[in-house]
Amino acid sequence: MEGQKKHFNVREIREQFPALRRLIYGKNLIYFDNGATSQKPQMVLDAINMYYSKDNANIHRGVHYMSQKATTGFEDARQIIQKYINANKSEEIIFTKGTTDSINLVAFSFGQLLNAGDEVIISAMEHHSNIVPWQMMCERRGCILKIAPINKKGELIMADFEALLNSKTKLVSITHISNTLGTINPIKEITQKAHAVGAKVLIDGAQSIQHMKIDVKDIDCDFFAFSSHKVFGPTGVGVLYGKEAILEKMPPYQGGGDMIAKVTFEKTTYNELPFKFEAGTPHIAGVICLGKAIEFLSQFDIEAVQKHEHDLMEYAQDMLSTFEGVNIIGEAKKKTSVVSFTVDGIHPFDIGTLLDKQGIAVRTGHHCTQPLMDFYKIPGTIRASFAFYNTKEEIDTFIEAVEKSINMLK
Ligand code: C6P
Repeated sequence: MEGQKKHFNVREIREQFPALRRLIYGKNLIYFDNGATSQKPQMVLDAINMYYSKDNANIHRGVHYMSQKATTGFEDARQIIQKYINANKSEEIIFTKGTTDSINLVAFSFGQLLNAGDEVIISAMEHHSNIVPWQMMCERRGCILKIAPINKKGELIMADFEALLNSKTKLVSITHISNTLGTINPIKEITQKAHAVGAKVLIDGAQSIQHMKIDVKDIDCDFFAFSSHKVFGPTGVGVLYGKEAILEKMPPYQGGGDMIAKVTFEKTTYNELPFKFEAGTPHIAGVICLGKAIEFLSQFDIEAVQKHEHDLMEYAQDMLSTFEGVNIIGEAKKKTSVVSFTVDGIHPFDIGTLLDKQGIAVRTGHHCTQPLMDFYKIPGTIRASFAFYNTKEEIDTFIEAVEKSINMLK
């Protein structure tokens, strides 16, 4: 993975994604719904096919050849991810169903260590996956959920966040990049401030893992959650990184096979990390292919990827801003990859439907951030979210299509 990186060439990258070659209603697909899920490169598709056609077996259980091979592939993927995010040990990488599952794991398990009156802080720009598990946990444990406010540009108000911190704060759970606004939060600074009052920090990395270098040691966060499907891997699998010392203290999330050391009817003892948190047969193919997806992404200089995506975002935003009645939602100084907008007098769904008919996939609606929609007093937005395989030419076509749609709906 280390060493010479491939020169960033968007044409060559696109060739590796078969889905990008398909036609929608006879038009070339323009896929701008990468915030929802990314397309998959041939290398990942081949690995899925290879696993199920040749290597399919359960892991950690069999002495036979195929089980050993599947186990090796699965554990190799853990190491690939450990290295990619610069975790100390592979034991700190727990495979889950995705970001949502990773956050629920922490909310349930870390939540067991909290007491009535303890406080958890999230922000006003969180995805429902980083709101509801904490509401449920607070209800169970008698804890208090506090919301760090944002300004109209969609930036966290750091002074207000700091004012919420106190000795009762036990956890701060915050998104790295907002899926709706594209805001990049200052997670290193947030982590430092939270640690200063003794709180732990969870970073929701669902929208950052595919766009920027993640170094959990440098961030110094206690937990980092992400989904495979947003980083060019399969759906149904994800990662929770946790610092070993904290994971050791946390009770298991679910009971079942693989997470035990010894079971008797009187008492069960639990397996060591990371298996303590991986009950039951996992998504073996998913994990192996997530490893492949990370290997695929690792071929490229992530800073070149980030720059390309940032340029696309700025280009689209600048063009959209020139249209009368178009409002950009989310104008943080530090943002990336996402342009959300509304159009006066037109429902986002109507624009989304007309764009679809022109072969352009965007997401419309509340993007699982209803409190954020309430904050802006809007029903939803039209969201174009970019990946490194998107191009300026696609944005030109998109802009023309938006203009045409607005004219038709006016
Ligand atoms: N956001 C979007 O279109 P899952 O569903 O578990 O893979 O990821 C949940 C999640 C958590 N946090 C953030 C910041 C997210 O963006 C998402 C998923 C998708 O914006 C689907 S709602």
